[in-house]
Amino acid sequence: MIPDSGSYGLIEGGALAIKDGMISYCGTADSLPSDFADWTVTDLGGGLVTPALIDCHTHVVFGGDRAREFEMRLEGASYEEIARAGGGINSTVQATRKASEEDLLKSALLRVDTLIGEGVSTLEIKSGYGLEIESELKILRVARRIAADRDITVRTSFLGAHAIPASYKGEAGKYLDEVCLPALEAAHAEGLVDAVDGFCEGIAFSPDEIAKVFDKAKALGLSVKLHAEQLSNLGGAALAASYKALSADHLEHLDEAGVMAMAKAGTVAVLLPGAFYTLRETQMPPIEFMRKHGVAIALATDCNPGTSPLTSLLLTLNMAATLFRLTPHEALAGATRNAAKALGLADRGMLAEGLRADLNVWAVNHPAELVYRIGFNPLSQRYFGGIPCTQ
Ligand code: DI6
Ligand code: FE
Repeated sequence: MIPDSGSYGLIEGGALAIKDGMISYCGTADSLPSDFADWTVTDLGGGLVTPALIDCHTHVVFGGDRAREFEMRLEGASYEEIARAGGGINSTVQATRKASEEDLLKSALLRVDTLIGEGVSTLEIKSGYGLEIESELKILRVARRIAADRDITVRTSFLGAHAIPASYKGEAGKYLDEVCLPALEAAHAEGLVDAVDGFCEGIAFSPDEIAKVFDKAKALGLSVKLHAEQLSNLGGAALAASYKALSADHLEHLDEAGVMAMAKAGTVAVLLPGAFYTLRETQMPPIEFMRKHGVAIALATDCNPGTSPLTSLLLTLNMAATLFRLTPHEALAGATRNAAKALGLADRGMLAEGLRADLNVWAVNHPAELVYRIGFNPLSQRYFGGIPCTQ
């Protein structure tokens, strides 16, 4: 079943009223109530107005880059050979540990500004390239500073269970006890954590190990989410659903039982076509089962130096349509209202009275253009909390 492309809820000749950063009217200009008659009017020139975009899964704060690794892969080296030669995720961990907070902020802002330039106003940022207590805290402090420096909302996820650092090779349990869980406690005490994430995979942490991290998250009153079923099916999404996770992400190897568990828990499926593309995966996420069981689908860049060096959410939408066959309507919902749901944010993601006035004005004739065009940025104005932005 392919859902029809829908009307996108389009309103021709629309008007929005904004007060105190919130939408107080959304409808046609003709039926605007007379109470708004003497309000200051801004003419948006006939542009298309949408909710601001939300990138609900990123790792934008990291040191160094992995361009040489990309070259090596094209020269024939495998991901594993590169990792054994000191590359891969551990090379990013080394570079991130060495970088100062200022350096990390500076390099992350270049990526964040590119996302903002396409109308992203809410951004999730994960830790997970520190893998030692102080370095995990450093990444999350940078994430908070990004929110202070730019007109955007940042939601942080603690991802101490991202990889087993070289110094704990073969000792995942010890790493969790000595580093990951104490780092989570320390980060939470400093107000740096909005949610807790993990990487459940053969090359990372088992479902039992992830459960340990989630138990700690729940004890601290934090929501959870999970990188699950990216390279194999370990039942991670069902585990996440059993903790009422906000989202399970990647999901290429998810089966129908996992989809049903997510549907029952209201867990959002976050699809990451940038990683699928970069790794040249062939196993598609089970979109038909998600549609059939009513699992909300969100989309995100997964911006990270290894598997998704992607800083365009618009290109992500195009990839989701071309690679995963999502409709443009589903793709746009995936970067707005379903992305808001994936972050547990009920105050944004749609144009509706009572929600935040985070808006984008686009120079396009039809919403599908935002998904269909490649390498084209038609953003003409961004509003954050009702205020026009210069960034
Ligand atoms: N899944 C991924 O694909 C990335 N992290 C994750 O949990 C890999 C990150 C990297 O290679 O640096
Ligand atoms: Fe990721």
